Amino acid sequence: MSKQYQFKLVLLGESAVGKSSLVLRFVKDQFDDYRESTIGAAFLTQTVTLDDQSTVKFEIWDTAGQERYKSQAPMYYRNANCAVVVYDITQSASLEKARTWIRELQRQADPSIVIALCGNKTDLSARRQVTQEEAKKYAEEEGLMWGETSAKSGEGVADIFTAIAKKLPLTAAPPASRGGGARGGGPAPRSGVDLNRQAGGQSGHNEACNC
Ligand SMILES: Nc1nc2c(ncn2[C@@H]2O[C@H](COP(=O)(O)OP(=O)(O)OP(=O)(O)O)[C@@H](O)[C@H]2O)c(=O)[nH]1
Ligand SMILES: [Mg+2]
Repeated sequence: MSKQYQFKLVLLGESAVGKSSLVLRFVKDQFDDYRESTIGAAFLTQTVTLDDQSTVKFEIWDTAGQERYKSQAPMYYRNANCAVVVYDITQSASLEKARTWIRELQRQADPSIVIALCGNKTDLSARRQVTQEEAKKYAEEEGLMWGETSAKSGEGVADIFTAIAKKLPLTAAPPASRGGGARGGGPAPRSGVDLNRQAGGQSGHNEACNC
């Protein structure tokens, strides 16, 4: 029987780096050239099947990158098991912003949080400002996962989420009494929730809302 786990993932990064587009590609395999900037945050889910037949359900909080929403971010990363911090490879200032988010996560998020640094828009590599070497070196120094993606072409998108799923500890399921999942305001489990321990655990499909 396959094992099912559930993790809370938060996306952070400067406005317009492509956070919502990455999620749209990952969850619906779609891309939109004219995406509206996110207001507040959006919640979506997607399930990944690992080689060993374990499935990982990501509960994804896609945060708004505009400065005026910055103070809301701790609500979303506070109980997160993993974070994807996104920059745009054609904008070096967006890597600086990503570094700021990473420092904040290192100080304020759970110490066991898995952080992936993600350079998006590789389809625009002719306009590249951030080299792979620079970003990779920084990620190695900070002990972060690192990858490049194009939400537009889809390149690397599934890979980065799958790599995170593989990196998350799939042991230590919390007691059944805490089995409400990582969503909402209450204390969330730090490790994967084994959905087989819950009534009505589900996998294999996704849901989306803009809230
Ligand atoms: N060429 C290209 N454009 C992209 C890519 N990803 C996103 N975009 C475009 O970049 C713009 C911003 O994308 P969003 O996904 O809305 O960015 P965001 O990070 O969610 O922005 P906020 O919600 O304001 O924080 C949109 O016009 C997208 O179509 C990509 O991989 N390649
Ligand atoms: Mg957005």
